[in-house]
Amino acid sequence: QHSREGKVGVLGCPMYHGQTKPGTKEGPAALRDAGLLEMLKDQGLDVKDFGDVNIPCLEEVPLSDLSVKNPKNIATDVHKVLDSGRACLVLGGDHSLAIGSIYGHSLAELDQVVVWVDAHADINTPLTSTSGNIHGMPLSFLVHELQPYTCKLPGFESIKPCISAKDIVYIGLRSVDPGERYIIEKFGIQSFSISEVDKLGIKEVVEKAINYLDPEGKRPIHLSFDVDALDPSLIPCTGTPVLGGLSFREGNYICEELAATGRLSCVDIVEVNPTLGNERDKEITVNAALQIITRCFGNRRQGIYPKDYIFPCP
Ligand code: HAR
Ligand code: MN
Ligand code: MN
Ligand code: MN
Repeated sequence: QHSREGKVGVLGCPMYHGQTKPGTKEGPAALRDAGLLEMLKDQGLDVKDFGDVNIPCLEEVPLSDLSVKNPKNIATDVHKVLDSGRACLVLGGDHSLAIGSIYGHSLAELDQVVVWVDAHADINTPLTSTSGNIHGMPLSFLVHELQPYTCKLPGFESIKPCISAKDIVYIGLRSVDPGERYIIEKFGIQSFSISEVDKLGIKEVVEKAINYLDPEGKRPIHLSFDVDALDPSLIPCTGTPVLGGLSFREGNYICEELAATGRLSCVDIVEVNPTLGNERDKEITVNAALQIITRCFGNRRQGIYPKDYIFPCP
Protein backbone atom coordinates (compact mmCIF):
# COMPACT_ATOMS: atom_id res chain seq x y z
CA GLN A 1 0.00 0.00 0.00
CA HIS A 2 1.44 3.33 -1.14
CA SER A 3 1.39 6.30 1.09
CA ARG A 4 0.82 9.26 -1.13
CA GLU A 5 -0.78 11.21 1.70
CA GLY A 6 0.52 14.73 1.97
CA LYS A 7 2.36 14.50 -1.35
CA VAL A 8 0.81 15.90 -4.52
CA GLY A 9 2.07 16.10 -8.09
CA VAL A 10 0.29 18.65 -10.25
CA LEU A 11 -0.04 17.95 -13.95
CA GLY A 12 -1.59 20.44 -16.35
CA CYS A 13 -3.49 18.88 -19.21
CA PRO A 14 -4.63 21.56 -21.63
CA MET A 15 -6.76 19.16 -23.63
CA TYR A 16 -9.40 20.64 -25.91
CA HIS A 17 -9.88 18.26 -28.85
CA GLY A 18 -12.60 16.34 -27.04
CA GLN A 19 -15.20 19.02 -27.77
CA THR A 20 -15.65 22.17 -29.83
CA LYS A 21 -14.67 25.00 -27.45
CA PRO A 22 -10.89 25.56 -27.51
CA GLY A 23 -10.89 27.57 -24.25
CA THR A 24 -10.55 24.46 -22.09
CA LYS A 25 -6.86 24.58 -22.94
CA GLU A 26 -6.65 27.68 -20.72
CA GLY A 27 -7.94 25.75 -17.69
CA PRO A 28 -4.63 24.72 -16.13
CA ALA A 29 -3.14 28.23 -16.46
CA ALA A 30 -6.23 29.86 -14.95
CA LEU A 31 -6.03 27.57 -11.90
CA ARG A 32 -2.29 28.02 -11.46
CA ASP A 33 -2.48 31.81 -11.94
CA ALA A 34 -5.14 32.02 -9.24
CA GLY A 35 -2.64 30.54 -6.76
CA LEU A 36 -3.37 26.81 -6.77
CA LEU A 37 0.13 25.70 -5.85
CA GLU A 38 0.41 28.19 -2.97
CA MET A 39 -2.99 27.13 -1.63
CA LEU A 40 -1.95 23.49 -1.57
CA LYS A 41 1.40 24.32 0.06
CA ASP A 42 -0.35 26.51 2.63
CA GLN A 43 -2.36 23.53 3.79
CA GLY A 44 0.88 21.74 4.63
CA LEU A 45 1.25 19.59 1.53
CA ASP A 46 4.46 18.69 -0.23
CA VAL A 47 3.62 19.92 -3.74
CA LYS A 48 5.53 19.45 -6.96
CA ASP A 49 4.46 20.92 -10.28
CA PHE A 50 5.15 18.54 -13.16
CA GLY A 51 4.22 21.16 -15.76
CA ASP A 52 1.88 20.47 -18.64
CA VAL A 53 1.37 17.35 -20.71
CA ASN A 54 2.46 17.92 -24.26
CA ILE A 55 -0.82 18.28 -26.16
CA PRO A 56 -0.07 18.79 -29.85
CA CYS A 57 -2.09 21.47 -31.64
CA LEU A 58 -4.52 20.79 -34.45
CA GLU A 59 -2.36 22.97 -36.68
CA GLU A 60 0.72 20.85 -36.05
CA VAL A 61 -0.62 17.35 -36.35
CA PRO A 62 -3.39 15.86 -38.48
CA LEU A 63 -6.57 15.07 -36.56
CA SER A 64 -6.08 11.34 -36.96
CA ASP A 65 -2.79 11.60 -35.03
CA LEU A 66 -4.15 13.65 -32.14
CA SER A 67 -6.19 10.79 -30.83
CA VAL A 68 -3.01 8.75 -30.88
CA LYS A 69 -0.72 11.14 -29.11
CA ASN A 70 -2.89 12.75 -26.50
CA PRO A 71 -4.16 9.87 -24.39
CA LYS A 72 -0.76 8.21 -24.59
CA ASN A 73 1.13 11.33 -23.47
CA ILE A 74 -1.32 11.90 -20.63
CA ALA A 75 -1.11 8.27 -19.49
CA THR A 76 2.69 8.35 -19.55
CA ASP A 77 2.83 11.53 -17.47
CA VAL A 78 0.23 10.40 -14.94
CA HIS A 79 2.10 7.11 -14.54
CA LYS A 80 5.30 9.09 -13.95
CA VAL A 81 3.74 11.32 -11.28
CA LEU A 82 2.23 8.32 -9.47
CA ASP A 83 5.49 6.37 -9.64
CA SER A 84 7.21 9.31 -7.93
CA GLY A 85 5.13 8.46 -4.86
CA ARG A 86 2.74 11.39 -5.09
CA ALA A 87 -0.98 11.61 -5.62
CA CYS A 88 -1.63 13.05 -9.05
CA LEU A 89 -3.79 16.13 -9.62
CA VAL A 90 -4.67 16.47 -13.30
CA LEU A 91 -5.87 19.94 -14.33
CA GLY A 92 -8.04 19.99 -17.44
CA GLY A 93 -8.75 20.44 -20.08
CA ASP A 94 -11.83 18.70 -21.37
CA HIS A 95 -12.98 15.35 -19.99
CA SER A 96 -11.51 13.28 -22.82
CA LEU A 97 -8.26 13.56 -20.85
CA ALA A 98 -9.65 10.92 -18.48
CA ILE A 99 -8.93 8.27 -21.12
CA GLY A 100 -5.26 8.98 -20.51
CA SER A 101 -5.40 9.69 -16.80
CA ILE A 102 -7.34 6.55 -15.87
CA TYR A 103 -5.23 4.41 -18.17
CA GLY A 104 -2.08 6.00 -16.73
CA HIS A 105 -3.39 5.31 -13.22
CA SER A 106 -3.82 1.66 -14.19
CA LEU A 107 -0.17 1.49 -15.23
CA ALA A 108 0.92 2.65 -11.79
CA GLU A 109 -1.62 0.88 -9.58
CA LEU A 110 -3.57 -2.33 -9.85
CA ASP A 111 -7.17 -2.31 -8.86
CA GLN A 112 -8.23 1.33 -9.00
CA VAL A 113 -11.86 2.28 -8.56
CA VAL A 114 -13.38 5.30 -10.27
CA VAL A 115 -15.70 7.93 -8.81
CA TRP A 116 -17.13 9.95 -11.71
CA VAL A 117 -18.70 13.20 -10.54
CA ASP A 118 -20.43 14.82 -13.49
CA ALA A 119 -23.72 16.08 -14.93
CA HIS A 120 -22.98 13.72 -17.83
CA ALA A 121 -22.22 10.01 -17.97
CA ASP A 122 -19.45 10.32 -20.60
CA ILE A 123 -19.87 6.69 -21.63
CA ASN A 124 -21.15 7.03 -25.18
CA THR A 125 -19.41 4.79 -27.64
CA PRO A 126 -18.48 6.32 -30.99
CA LEU A 127 -21.58 4.46 -32.19
CA THR A 128 -24.08 5.82 -29.62
CA SER A 129 -22.73 9.39 -29.58
CA THR A 130 -24.84 11.90 -31.46
CA SER A 131 -22.39 14.79 -31.00
CA GLY A 132 -19.22 12.93 -32.02
CA ASN A 133 -17.43 14.73 -29.17
CA ILE A 134 -14.88 12.51 -27.45
CA HIS A 135 -15.38 14.18 -24.04
CA GLY A 136 -18.77 12.45 -24.01
CA MET A 137 -17.11 9.03 -24.55
CA PRO A 138 -14.03 8.54 -22.36
CA LEU A 139 -15.39 5.72 -20.20
CA SER A 140 -16.38 3.68 -23.25
CA PHE A 141 -12.72 3.19 -24.16
CA LEU A 142 -11.80 2.08 -20.65
CA VAL A 143 -14.52 -0.34 -19.56
CA HIS A 144 -13.77 -4.00 -20.37
CA GLU A 145 -17.40 -5.04 -20.82
CA LEU A 146 -18.07 -2.41 -23.48
CA GLN A 147 -15.36 -3.47 -25.89
CA PRO A 148 -17.54 -5.85 -27.95
CA TYR A 149 -20.00 -3.00 -28.50
CA THR A 150 -17.63 -0.31 -29.62
CA CYS A 151 -15.11 0.38 -32.33
CA LYS A 152 -11.46 1.23 -31.94
CA LEU A 153 -10.67 4.76 -32.98
CA PRO A 154 -7.55 4.99 -35.10
CA GLY A 155 -4.62 5.42 -32.78
CA PHE A 156 -6.27 4.32 -29.57
CA GLU A 157 -4.29 1.07 -29.78
CA SER A 158 -2.01 2.28 -26.99
CA ILE A 159 -4.96 2.58 -24.61
CA LYS A 160 -6.14 -0.71 -23.16
CA PRO A 161 -9.43 -1.10 -21.32
CA CYS A 162 -8.50 -1.22 -17.66
CA ILE A 163 -11.64 -0.95 -15.50
CA SER A 164 -14.76 -3.02 -14.97
CA ALA A 165 -18.30 -1.72 -14.96
CA LYS A 166 -18.59 -2.65 -11.28
CA ASP A 167 -15.63 -0.45 -10.37
CA ILE A 168 -17.32 2.82 -11.36
CA VAL A 169 -19.71 5.01 -9.41
CA TYR A 170 -21.41 8.08 -10.81
CA ILE A 171 -22.52 11.03 -8.70
CA GLY A 172 -24.55 14.00 -9.94
CA LEU A 173 -25.83 12.80 -13.33
CA ARG A 174 -28.67 14.76 -14.89
CA SER A 175 -27.97 14.72 -18.63
CA VAL A 176 -27.72 11.14 -19.83
CA ASP A 177 -28.23 10.09 -23.45
CA PRO A 178 -30.42 7.06 -24.30
CA GLY A 179 -27.44 4.91 -25.29
CA GLU A 180 -25.70 5.85 -22.05
CA ARG A 181 -28.71 5.00 -19.90
CA TYR A 182 -28.94 1.68 -21.73
CA ILE A 183 -25.26 1.00 -21.00
CA ILE A 184 -25.66 1.92 -17.31
CA GLU A 185 -28.53 -0.55 -16.94
CA LYS A 186 -27.17 -3.32 -19.15
CA PHE A 187 -23.83 -3.43 -17.35
CA GLY A 188 -25.19 -2.53 -13.92
CA ILE A 189 -23.09 0.57 -13.36
CA GLN A 190 -23.72 2.12 -9.96
CA SER A 191 -25.23 5.54 -10.48
CA PHE A 192 -26.26 8.14 -7.93
CA SER A 193 -27.88 10.65 -10.25
CA ILE A 194 -28.88 14.02 -8.88
CA SER A 195 -32.27 12.43 -8.09
CA GLU A 196 -30.60 9.97 -5.72
CA VAL A 197 -28.76 12.89 -4.14
CA ASP A 198 -32.18 14.53 -3.63
CA LYS A 199 -33.68 11.35 -2.26
CA LEU A 200 -30.90 10.01 -0.04
CA GLY A 201 -28.89 13.10 0.79
CA ILE A 202 -25.21 13.49 0.02
CA LYS A 203 -24.03 11.73 3.20
CA GLU A 204 -25.74 8.48 2.30
CA VAL A 205 -24.74 8.73 -1.36
CA VAL A 206 -21.05 9.07 -0.57
CA GLU A 207 -21.15 6.39 2.10
CA LYS A 208 -22.90 3.97 -0.24
CA ALA A 209 -20.53 4.82 -3.08
CA ILE A 210 -17.40 4.12 -1.04
CA ASN A 211 -18.78 0.91 0.49
CA TYR A 212 -19.96 -0.35 -2.87
CA LEU A 213 -16.65 0.24 -4.63
CA ASP A 214 -14.40 -1.06 -1.92
CA PRO A 215 -15.99 -2.55 1.18
CA GLU A 216 -12.59 -3.53 2.57
CA GLY A 217 -11.12 -0.08 2.11
CA LYS A 218 -7.99 -1.14 0.25
CA ARG A 219 -8.20 0.07 -3.30
CA PRO A 220 -6.76 3.25 -4.83
CA ILE A 221 -9.42 5.77 -5.85
CA HIS A 222 -9.53 7.79 -9.04
CA LEU A 223 -11.80 10.82 -8.75
CA SER A 224 -12.78 12.29 -12.10
CA PHE A 225 -14.47 15.56 -11.15
CA ASP A 226 -16.19 17.40 -13.98
CA VAL A 227 -16.92 20.89 -12.68
CA ASP A 228 -20.25 20.87 -14.53
CA ALA A 229 -21.46 18.44 -11.85
CA LEU A 230 -21.81 21.54 -9.68
CA ASP A 231 -24.70 23.89 -10.30
CA PRO A 232 -24.05 26.31 -13.19
CA SER A 233 -24.49 29.25 -10.79
CA LEU A 234 -21.24 28.09 -9.16
CA ILE A 235 -19.45 27.21 -12.40
CA PRO A 236 -20.52 29.67 -15.09
CA CYS A 237 -17.42 29.00 -17.21
CA THR A 238 -17.96 25.51 -18.53
CA GLY A 239 -18.92 24.32 -21.99
CA THR A 240 -22.02 22.23 -21.30
CA PRO A 241 -23.76 23.54 -18.17
CA VAL A 242 -26.87 21.70 -16.95
CA LEU A 243 -29.32 23.32 -14.53
CA GLY A 244 -29.97 21.86 -11.11
CA GLY A 245 -26.54 20.61 -10.13
CA LEU A 246 -24.77 19.73 -6.90
CA SER A 247 -24.60 22.49 -4.34
CA PHE A 248 -21.22 23.82 -3.35
CA ARG A 249 -21.57 22.10 0.00
CA GLU A 250 -22.39 18.76 -1.60
CA GLY A 251 -19.35 19.09 -3.87
CA ASN A 252 -17.12 19.91 -0.91
CA TYR A 253 -18.53 17.02 1.10
CA ILE A 254 -17.82 14.45 -1.62
CA CYS A 255 -14.20 15.54 -1.80
CA GLU A 256 -13.70 15.75 1.96
CA GLU A 257 -14.98 12.23 2.41
CA LEU A 258 -12.93 10.78 -0.44
CA ALA A 259 -9.81 12.48 0.91
CA ALA A 260 -10.55 11.04 4.35
CA THR A 261 -10.19 7.51 2.97
CA GLY A 262 -6.47 8.21 2.49
CA ARG A 263 -6.67 6.34 -0.80
CA LEU A 264 -7.37 9.11 -3.30
CA SER A 265 -4.45 8.64 -5.67
CA CYS A 266 -5.54 10.54 -8.77
CA VAL A 267 -7.92 13.48 -9.19
CA ASP A 268 -9.01 15.00 -12.51
CA ILE A 269 -10.54 18.49 -12.41
CA VAL A 270 -12.00 19.03 -15.86
CA GLU A 271 -14.12 21.23 -18.12
CA VAL A 272 -13.04 24.59 -16.68
CA ASN A 273 -13.23 26.94 -19.66
CA PRO A 274 -12.07 30.38 -18.53
CA THR A 275 -12.73 31.92 -21.96
CA LEU A 276 -16.50 31.61 -21.52
CA GLY A 277 -18.37 34.41 -19.72
CA ASN A 278 -16.97 37.62 -18.21
CA GLU A 279 -14.24 38.30 -15.67
CA ARG A 280 -16.61 37.85 -12.74
CA ASP A 281 -17.79 34.48 -14.12
CA LYS A 282 -14.19 33.40 -14.44
CA GLU A 283 -13.42 34.41 -10.88
CA ILE A 284 -16.46 32.52 -9.55
CA THR A 285 -15.58 29.40 -11.51
CA VAL A 286 -11.90 29.35 -10.64
CA ASN A 287 -12.53 29.98 -6.94
CA ALA A 288 -15.06 27.17 -6.75
CA ALA A 289 -12.71 24.79 -8.57
CA LEU A 290 -9.79 25.74 -6.32
CA GLN A 291 -11.75 25.08 -3.18
CA ILE A 292 -12.91 21.70 -4.48
CA ILE A 293 -9.28 20.81 -5.20
CA THR A 294 -8.09 21.71 -1.72
CA ARG A 295 -10.81 19.45 -0.23
CA CYS A 296 -9.52 16.52 -2.27
CA PHE A 297 -6.17 16.81 -0.53
CA GLY A 298 -7.27 17.05 3.05
CA ASN A 299 -8.35 20.62 3.63
CA ARG A 300 -11.47 20.15 5.73
CA ARG A 301 -14.06 22.81 6.34
CA GLN A 302 -13.87 22.16 10.08
CA GLY A 303 -10.30 23.51 9.98
CA ILE A 304 -6.92 21.79 9.86
CA TYR A 305 -3.40 22.25 11.18
CA PRO A 306 -0.15 20.87 9.76
CA LYS A 307 1.58 17.84 11.31
CA ASP A 308 4.43 20.06 12.48
CA TYR A 309 2.14 22.70 13.98
CA ILE A 310 3.70 24.31 17.03
CA PHE A 311 1.17 25.32 19.64
CA PRO A 312 2.40 28.60 21.10
CA CYS A 313 2.77 28.93 24.83
CA PRO A 314 4.01 31.93 26.84
N1 HAR B 1 -23.71 13.34 -23.73
C1 HAR B 1 -23.33 14.39 -24.61
C2 HAR B 1 -22.37 13.90 -25.67
O1 HAR B 1 -21.98 12.76 -25.65
C3 HAR B 1 -22.72 15.56 -23.85
C4 HAR B 1 -21.59 15.19 -22.95
C5 HAR B 1 -20.45 16.09 -22.95
N2 HAR B 1 -20.37 17.07 -21.92
C6 HAR B 1 -19.47 17.03 -20.94
N3 HAR B 1 -19.08 15.87 -20.47
N4 HAR B 1 -19.07 18.05 -20.40
O2 HAR B 1 -19.20 15.63 -19.14
O3 HAR B 1 -22.00 14.64 -26.53
MN1 MN C 1 -17.52 15.01 -18.14
MN1 MN D 1 5.25 1.95 -12.82
MN1 MN E 1 -20.05 17.04 -17.81
